[in-house]
Amino acid sequence: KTEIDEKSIDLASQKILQKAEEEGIETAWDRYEKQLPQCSFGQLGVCCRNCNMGPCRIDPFGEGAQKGICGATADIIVARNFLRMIAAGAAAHSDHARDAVLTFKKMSEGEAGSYRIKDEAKLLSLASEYGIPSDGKSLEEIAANLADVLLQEFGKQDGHLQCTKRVPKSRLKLWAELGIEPRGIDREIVECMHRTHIGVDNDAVHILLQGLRTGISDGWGGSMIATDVQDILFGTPQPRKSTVNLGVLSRDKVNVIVHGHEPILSEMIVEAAEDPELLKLAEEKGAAGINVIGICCTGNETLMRHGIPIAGNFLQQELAVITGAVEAMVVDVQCIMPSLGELTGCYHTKFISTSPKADFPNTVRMEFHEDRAYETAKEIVRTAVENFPNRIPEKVTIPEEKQECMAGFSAEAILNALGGSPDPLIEAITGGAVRGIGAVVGCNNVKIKHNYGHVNLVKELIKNNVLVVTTGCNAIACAEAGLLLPEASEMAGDGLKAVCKALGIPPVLHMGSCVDISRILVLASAIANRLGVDISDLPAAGAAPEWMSEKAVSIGAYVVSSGVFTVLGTIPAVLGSQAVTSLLTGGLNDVVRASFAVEPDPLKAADLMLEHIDEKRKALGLN
Ligand code: NFS
Ligand code: SF4
Repeated sequence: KTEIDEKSIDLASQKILQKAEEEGIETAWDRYEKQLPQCSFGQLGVCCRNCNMGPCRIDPFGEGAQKGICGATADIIVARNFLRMIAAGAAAHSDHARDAVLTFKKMSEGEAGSYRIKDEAKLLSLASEYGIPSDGKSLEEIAANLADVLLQEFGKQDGHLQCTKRVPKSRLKLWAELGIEPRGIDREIVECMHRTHIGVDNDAVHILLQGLRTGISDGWGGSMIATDVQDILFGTPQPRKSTVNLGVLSRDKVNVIVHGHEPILSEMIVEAAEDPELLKLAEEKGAAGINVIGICCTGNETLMRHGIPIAGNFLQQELAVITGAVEAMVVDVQCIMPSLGELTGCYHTKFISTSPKADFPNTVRMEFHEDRAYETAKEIVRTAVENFPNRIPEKVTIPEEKQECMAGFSAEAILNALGGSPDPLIEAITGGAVRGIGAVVGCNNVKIKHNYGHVNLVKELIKNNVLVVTTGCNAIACAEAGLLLPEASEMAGDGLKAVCKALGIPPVLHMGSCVDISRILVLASAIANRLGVDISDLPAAGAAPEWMSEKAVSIGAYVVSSGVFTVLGTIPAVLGSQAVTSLLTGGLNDVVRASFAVEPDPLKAADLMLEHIDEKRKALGLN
C-alpha cells in the first residue's frame, strides 16, 4: 500500500488523505492501486476496438499476432488511437468555445440578460482583426457580427481558419506546405473520426499529420476563440492576489465550490453569492457569509478575473469534499470525477450538475441556460446556503494550509507589466538575464506523486533563469508551492531575480485555464514576430509533467505544431509502435521543427528543456 507522503507532496492534501483513511473513504489513489497492474496492451496503445470483429491486439514481443483481423499493424493501431485522443481533446476545448460564442451571440441579441460586454476594447480590436467594420454600429451590433464570423469558424466548409492570422508568417507557410493548415474546427474533428473508422486511413504518418492539423484547429482555433470571447464577456484578466489550497475552505461560511471549465456558469455564481437576499438567508442559517471557491480550470477562470480562491487542482477535488466542509460542489464539464457522486453521499455535500451535456451519479440537476443564468445561479447558491445547517461538525477537518498567490497574467497584462511592448522581455532574453521561456502546463496524474512533477520542474527552471508561464493544474500546483509570488524570485537565478524585482512580477506567471494556453501562443507569436523569427527559433520549451487528459494530447499536438519542443512527464500510449514513437520524439523535427520528449523525472525534464533553450540561443547568436 502506498504511503500518504508518496501520494502527494502537499501537506494539506496529505492531512485529508489521512482523514480519508481513518474514515474508510476511497480516493483516486486507492482505485489506482486496484487497477494495478494496468493492461500492457493498453499502455502500449496496441489494442483496437474500432470495429466489432475486434477487439484486436498486437503482441508487443513479436511472438503472437502482429496484425488485427483487418490487417492493421501496430503502427496503424497506435496512430489511430492517438488521433482519436487528439480529436476528443480538441472537441472538448472547441465545444466549450462554441458555447461561449453562442452565449456571446445571445447576449448581443438581448437574450442572455445576465451577461454584458465587459471588455469593449477587446471587442473592438477583435472585430477589426476579423475585418468587421465598426463605424456607426452599436457595441451589440458589432458583437453580433463578430459572433457570426466566429461561429462560421466551427462549421466552415471551405477555406482555412481565419483565427490563424496571429501565427507568424513563416509558420503559416510551413503548415500550408505540409497541408496541415486547419479548415473548419468541427470538420477536423469529424475527419479524425472518419479516418479512424475501419478501412479508411491506414498510414501512420498520414494519420499523425491529421492529428497536427486537428490540434492546430484547437490551439489557434477553438481554445483561442474561447479565451477571446470569455475576455470580452467577463473581462481580460489583470494581475491580482488571492489564496489557494484546501485551507481556503471556510469554517463559518457557506462553502460553494465551482468545478469544471466554463466561466459562463461560475461568473454568475460569483455574482449570486453577493446577492443581499442570499447573504441574509446565510445569516439566518447561522453562517458568516458565502464563500465561493474554485477547483481545476473553472477555478483558474474565477481566480484570474476576480481573485476567487482555489481549493485545489484535479487530484484535490475529492479531498475538498472529504474535509466535510463543502455545502455544494457545483460542476459543469470536464475533469470532474464521477466518484464525487458516491463521495458527496458520505458527507452533507450537495453535488449539483448544471451542464445539459454532463450528468453524474447522485447529482441534484440544476440545468443552466443563458436566458435564466442569474436566476439559476441564485437557486444553486440558495441550495448551498440551505444546506449549511446540515454540516456535521465531527466530520469537518479543514487543514490550515493556504498560500498567497498572484495571478491574472493575460498576454495583455504581461505586455502592460513590460510597459506596453515585449521589448524589455526580449532585451532580458538577448542580454542573457533571462535564459529563455518555459511553458509548463497540464493535469495531475496518480502515476506521479501529486504536484511533485509540477513543482520540481518549475523550481529547477526558475533556478536556471528560465521565466515560466503556466496554466491549468500546473498553475494551481505552483500557487500552492508559493511560486506565484513576486517574493518567489528569491528562488530564481540572479538574472531572472533581477528582472522580476524590476518589474514586480513573480518568476512564474499564471496565464489562466487550459484553453488559455492560447494566451501563451499569442505571447510567443508576438515575441517571434518582433524578432523576425519563427516560434521554433525562440529559446523556449514546453512541459506537461503530470498530464492525463485527452485535452492535454491535443494541446501537445498544437504546441509542437507551433514549433515548441515539449517534454511529457507521463508516457503516452504509443510505445507499441516504433514508427509512431520515433516520429513523435524525433522525426517531427523535420516536419514542424519541434518534437516531444518523454521524461518522468522533473529534474531531468528541466535539463532537456535547458539544453533545448541553449541550442536555440546559440542558433540566434546569443550566449
Ligand atoms: Ni487542463 Fe483544466 Fe486540470 Fe488537466 Fe483538467 S482541469 S483543462 S485537463 S486536469 S490541467
Ligand atoms: Fe481489429 Fe481492424 Fe476491427 Fe481494429 S479495425 S478491431 S484492428 S479488425
